[in-house]
Amino acid sequence: MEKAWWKKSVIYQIYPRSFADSNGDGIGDINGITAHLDYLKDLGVDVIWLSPVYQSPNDDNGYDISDYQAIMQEFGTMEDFDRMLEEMHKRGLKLVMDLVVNHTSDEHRWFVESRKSKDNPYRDYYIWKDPKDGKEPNNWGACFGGSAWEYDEETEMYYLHCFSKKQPDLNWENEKVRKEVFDMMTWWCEKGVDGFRMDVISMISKDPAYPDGIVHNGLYGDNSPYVCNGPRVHEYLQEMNQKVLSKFDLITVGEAAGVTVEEAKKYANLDGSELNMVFQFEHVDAPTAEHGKWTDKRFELKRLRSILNKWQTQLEGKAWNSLYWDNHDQPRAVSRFGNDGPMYRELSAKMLATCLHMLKGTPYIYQGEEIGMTNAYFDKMEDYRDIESINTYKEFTENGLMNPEEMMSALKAVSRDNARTPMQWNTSAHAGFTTGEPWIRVNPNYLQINAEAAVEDKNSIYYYYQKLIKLRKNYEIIIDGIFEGLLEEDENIYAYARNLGSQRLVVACNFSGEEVSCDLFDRAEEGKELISNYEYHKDGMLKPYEARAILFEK
Ligand code: TEU
Ligand code: CA
Repeated sequence: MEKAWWKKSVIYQIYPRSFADSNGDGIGDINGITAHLDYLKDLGVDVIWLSPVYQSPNDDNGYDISDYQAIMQEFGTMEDFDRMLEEMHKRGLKLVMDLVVNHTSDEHRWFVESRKSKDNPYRDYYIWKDPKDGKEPNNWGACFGGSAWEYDEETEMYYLHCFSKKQPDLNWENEKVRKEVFDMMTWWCEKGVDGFRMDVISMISKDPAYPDGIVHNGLYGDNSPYVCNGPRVHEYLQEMNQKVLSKFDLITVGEAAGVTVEEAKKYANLDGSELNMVFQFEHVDAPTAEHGKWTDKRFELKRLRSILNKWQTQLEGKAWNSLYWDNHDQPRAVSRFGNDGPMYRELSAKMLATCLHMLKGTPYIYQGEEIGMTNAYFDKMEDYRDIESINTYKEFTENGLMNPEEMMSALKAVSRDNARTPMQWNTSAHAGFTTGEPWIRVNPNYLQINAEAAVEDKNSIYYYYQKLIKLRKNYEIIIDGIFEGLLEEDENIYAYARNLGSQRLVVACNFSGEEVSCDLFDRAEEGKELISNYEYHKDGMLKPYEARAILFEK
């Protein structure tokens, strides 16, 4: 196996709860995935990142694990999993598991034991602190609302949970915890999985002082400087690499909340001592919004370009980039960065795909992105299912941080529910996702936007992604070309070149719905057009949402 096969791979993320339901209970499952592997094989992806399928009470839809070596009942059995893995491998598809080891579920046996008494052997598997002046040990807020500390009457101490109170943080300073995690990872590798996406892996080492955080919104302190990229995080990952990762041919990607370029050079260094790559968040985090991500403000191309160009140029020769527009935590790409109206949805989705897939790094496709699925824009709270959406709405409106209208507008723009509506397969009831009642409403635009229609339409977004994936296999410059930013002051166009030896690949993407002037392709006839979302072009111009990639010999 080529050493850096993961540099040439395209990875498709499946959120199993919303992908395909095979038994009519309205919840996606493993057999539903197995039934759709040919659709993914035909798309041309190489690797599937599967969001958690382990046993879980689903407080955070599987990101709260109660048994790392058992399959969630709603998703099926271990036999179903083994069959899915076998069917993936038969098709040359690799499987990346979602490793959630910053925290477990509070129903994990380790935590059930840990909370029993202060001298329980599992006590130090988690982070317990005495009250301070009769209150929480510090002012940290939890990601899903409330304090990051939950008081436990039994032992009269608080435990830390950076996410929901049913997601207690593991204590990675305890070498027994590290050994448990490494043994579990080895067990999955010996079953034949091909890698891990590591959930909030940048958070496994906390600042031992647990200092108060800055209070931005009048409620709780911001803990990110004290829980992200902590003092021992690289030591832990190097140990993980030595004890597990280096023993198998894997692809690893760390979801690194709060990661900077400098930190990424350590997490994703080219000497292979930690991980292959990280997900950074700068391009999907809201600009300095007063309420974090909760804004309906549109992105600005200038800021997006400066972030993407920074990561492309500063990791060059030092570390490897992941490339993504969306995932199960983000709004739909075409709604956030493109134009999801009927006139420009397909064009802008293809433009975004070109923009991302011609960059240097490993591209990720989130389920439904390949057919241009859009935000759901739910405007009633009873349609929301995500703990983050529901808790934030309650906390912000009850504390007067945002009024219900502002909060609803922000939810419609950026809630995680937007990405979690069922995959739209065809025009039958519930978009062919289930024969039962779906756990979350299907986006009513499934009649126009569905996989069956996409596969029948040779000009669909699906086939455009298929072509981009094929290009990555056939042009070394897309993998190894050095990035060079172009038109860096342009209000509408994001353009760049990739340089490799005598070749220069020029890419330009019009992020606007207007026709704009662009001279990058004045000598287009001297080059070879690799891909464009328009068949005909206008000299010196880019049409609305036009994307073009042309290969020139210097
Ligand atoms: O997300 C981690 C993370 O940074 C989230 O706070 C993310 O930024 C937020 O959801 C965006 O609004 C990971 C998983 O991807 C997410 O689904 C889980 O809820 C979270 O960790 C806890 O496991
Ligand atoms: Ca099901």
